[in-house]
Amino acid sequence: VEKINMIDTWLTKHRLIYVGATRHPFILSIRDGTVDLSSFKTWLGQDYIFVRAFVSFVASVLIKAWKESDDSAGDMEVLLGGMAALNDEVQWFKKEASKWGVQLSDIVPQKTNQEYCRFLESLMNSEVKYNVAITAFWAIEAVYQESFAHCLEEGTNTPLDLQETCQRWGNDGFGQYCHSLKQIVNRRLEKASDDEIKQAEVALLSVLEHEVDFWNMSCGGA
Ligand code: HMH
Repeated sequence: VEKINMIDTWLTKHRLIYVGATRHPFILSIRDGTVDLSSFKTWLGQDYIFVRAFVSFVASVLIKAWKESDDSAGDMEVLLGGMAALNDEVQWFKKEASKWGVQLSDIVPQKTNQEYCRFLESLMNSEVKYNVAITAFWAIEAVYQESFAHCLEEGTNTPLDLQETCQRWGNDGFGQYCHSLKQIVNRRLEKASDDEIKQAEVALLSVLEHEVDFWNMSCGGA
C-alpha cells in the first residue's frame, strides 16, 4: 500500500461510514433548523462528560509524543494548543448549559457515552503506539469540525442560538488545527510499520462508529 496521505486513502475507502459520522441526521436537523431542542440539550450534557475524558486522552497522546525518540517538538506544540482549546471548551460548556437550563451536575453518562469514554481509556494504555493514538485523536476532532462546519455553509437554516455552538468547531481556526493534525498523522504513518498502519485504521473505524453512536444517543436513539 502507498503510504503517502494514508488519511485520504482511508477516507475514500471508508467513505460511507465517514459520511455517516459527519452528515448524521442530528447534524442535518441543526442545519435545516428542525432540530429537537431536547436532543440538543441531551447532546450538550453528554458531551460535557465526554470532553472531560477526552482531555485525559489528549494528555496521554501528549505523553506518547514526548516519548517518541525522533523529533516531536512540533507535534507537542499542536497537541498543547489542542489542550488549551479544550480548556476554553470546558468553560464554554458550563456557560452554554446555564443558557439552556441544563444542570451539568445532574447529568448521568449514558451507556453509549460510557462506551466511548472506555474506548478512549483503552487508547491511553502505554502499550498503544503514538501513531495509533494520534490517528484516533485526529479523527475525533475532524468529525466535529466537518459536522459543524456543514451547519455554517451558505443557504443553511441553522437556528441563530445554535450558531455559536457550530462556530466552536466549524470555525476556520479549528479547521486549520484539524489540518495540522492530519499532516502530523500522514507524516508519521509514512514511516510506520504495516502492523501499526493496520492498528491506526482500526482505531479510525472505531472512532467513526462511536461518533455515529454518540449522535444517535443524542437523538434518543440508543
Ligand atoms: C463526541 N466527539 C465528541 N465530542 C467532542 N467534543 C468531540 C468529538 C471534539 O471534537
